[in-house]
Amino acid sequence: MTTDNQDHSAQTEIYQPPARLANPEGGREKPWVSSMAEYEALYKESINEPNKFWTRVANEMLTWDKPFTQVSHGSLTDGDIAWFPDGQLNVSYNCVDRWAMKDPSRVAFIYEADEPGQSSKVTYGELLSQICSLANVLNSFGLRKGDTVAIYMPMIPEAAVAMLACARLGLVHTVVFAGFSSSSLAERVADARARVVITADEGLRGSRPIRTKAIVDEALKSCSEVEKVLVFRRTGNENVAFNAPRDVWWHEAVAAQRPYCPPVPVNAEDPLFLLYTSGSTGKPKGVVHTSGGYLLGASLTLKYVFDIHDNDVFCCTADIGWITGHSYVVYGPLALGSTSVIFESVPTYPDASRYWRLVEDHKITQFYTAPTAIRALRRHGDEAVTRCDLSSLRVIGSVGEPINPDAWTWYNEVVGGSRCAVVDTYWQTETGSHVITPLPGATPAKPGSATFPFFGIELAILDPTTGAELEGNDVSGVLAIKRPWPSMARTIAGDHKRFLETYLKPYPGYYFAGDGASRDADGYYWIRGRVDDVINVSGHRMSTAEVESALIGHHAVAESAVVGAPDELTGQAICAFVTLKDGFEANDTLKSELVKEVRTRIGPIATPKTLILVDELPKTRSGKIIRRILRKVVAGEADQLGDLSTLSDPSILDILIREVSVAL
Ligand code: 6R9
Repeated sequence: MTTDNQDHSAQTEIYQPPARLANPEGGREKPWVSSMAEYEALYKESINEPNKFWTRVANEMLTWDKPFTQVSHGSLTDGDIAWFPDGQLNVSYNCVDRWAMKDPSRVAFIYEADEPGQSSKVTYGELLSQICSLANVLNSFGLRKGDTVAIYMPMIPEAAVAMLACARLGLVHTVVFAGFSSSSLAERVADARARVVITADEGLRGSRPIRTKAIVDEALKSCSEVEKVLVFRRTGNENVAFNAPRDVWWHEAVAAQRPYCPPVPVNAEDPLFLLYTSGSTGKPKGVVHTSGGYLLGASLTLKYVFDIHDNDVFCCTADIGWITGHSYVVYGPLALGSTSVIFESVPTYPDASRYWRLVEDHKITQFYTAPTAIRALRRHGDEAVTRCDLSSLRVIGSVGEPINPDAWTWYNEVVGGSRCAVVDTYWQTETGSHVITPLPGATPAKPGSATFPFFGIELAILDPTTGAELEGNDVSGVLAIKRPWPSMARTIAGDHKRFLETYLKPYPGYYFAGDGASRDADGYYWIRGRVDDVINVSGHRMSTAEVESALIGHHAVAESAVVGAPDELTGQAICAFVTLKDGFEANDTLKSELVKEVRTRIGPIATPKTLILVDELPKTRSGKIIRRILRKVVAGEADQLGDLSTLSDPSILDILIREVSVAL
């Protein structure tokens, strides 16, 4: 567990919700929740009268084809959870038709293309036609309810169109982040048994092309079950390979289809998507989210946590390849009939004012990004921010990793001009939507704390060893959730046993989040970081085992051990220890070859920042690598190695510490 010796409790400065939210000017509405008393009343209702609470909000937020009569079913003990199990709805109808019917000219997406000045809008009316045409294309491929489609696309509106066209037919999508390599893509396509892949000729990020179609071609060499590849023309590069009849151009296929397609009602528990995420082992998990509960969680949290009202322009900078992009670029905003910004570029292209110019140009009212971006932009100085007019902003959010109080304060003062609420939202791919978060008009914030549970989330802090629940305040342990909530993942695709073993069995009766946490003297929650073999690099989850197996794939490598090292910019950085097979010489060329091996096998996000070639790894007498020692050494805590009685050869420690101090 990452330890943090700061005393966070009552001493921390408390920031009250900004007056500008409580006393809105210019005809703006008051926040949905304007005081802690209101939050507490709603929270209590969600916990004490869950059927009443969830029936009300599920009917307020969503339109059902067949109303549900039962709110929930199953338990964390049995792992058989279902929400609104006899209800039926269609997710794309809820996200698009409802608003297109009322006002087709309402803007659904503002697309900010890679090149500044090239933004465009997609209205709800246009979105509906595009989704329908594409759904008819997918139908013509012979896809039927329950089939899986893989999406490997840049951040363009068509990526959302692809997701929603799947939802319209009850198909299950699996979006793979377009920074993943061909072998990572192949692994996910095969595991999900996808029959169709939707991609683009190329993507563009910071003016650099990403060869998405070429990567798909490479991946599909090992996925014979894929029948069709639908290719959207993004850059128009003529050198992109095209293999008809497997490959089909998006623009040609949709031109042949009628722009209306009736939505297929699905059961609330039918899967909406799979999303692969890293776990403790090398094999990524296909987390399964359902249609009704997930959509309710995404839209309800967005409404309350970002205080979304009519005419707001919401911008979440996450890629649609991650859960944050699913819930807060696509499903949440559209289910509210709101306007969502799709940002294709990077925060520093063409310069460090890109985000802030985006806010100014589109009068963004809520902005949501990651601590790693905040820390990186802060390095470019305040002027890059203050030269832009950010007066439209009301709520600014953070997600993906703990935000250090300094970065929080800068975000609040320089970006928010001390006039906005800062929401530090804690959640996971598996939780589907926010679970611990402030509410902008209500919660007094403490920088670095995600504050209090969202409606319906009953938290517990457990003793990591005994599993006993630690009652009262001022306690630290592992974070757990005591009862099911609508947007929680239901299973891991094809491996329910792994789902049970990862989340529900470690502490029977609880959902185990994999994070350490404490509750301070005032009842605020502080997330301390992962307690498993998952590291968090720039808000991206990486499994140490995945990186290790990529390294071992190189012919020179005997063994490897990967740990997270503290990093000022990225939160954690990947630090790899490698031993070589006999006959291989440790040198810089080999080191860069090994780093390259990881990039090609997994993708650039898994690039080790440090790679140390060592003669031996610390091991137990039974031959297990003791990663705890490596973690302590790279964190500069070699004086706190703890119990070393199991270490088979203590003499390697001094050499190891010396090698690390040279490398870091
Ligand atoms: C949404 C998302 C989940 C892991 C999670 C935790 C870390 C996310 C955080 C945070 C502290 C926050 N995490 N938000 N830690 N404060 N506000 O990021 O999903 O990619 O599945 O990562 O990220 O460690 O367990 P995912």
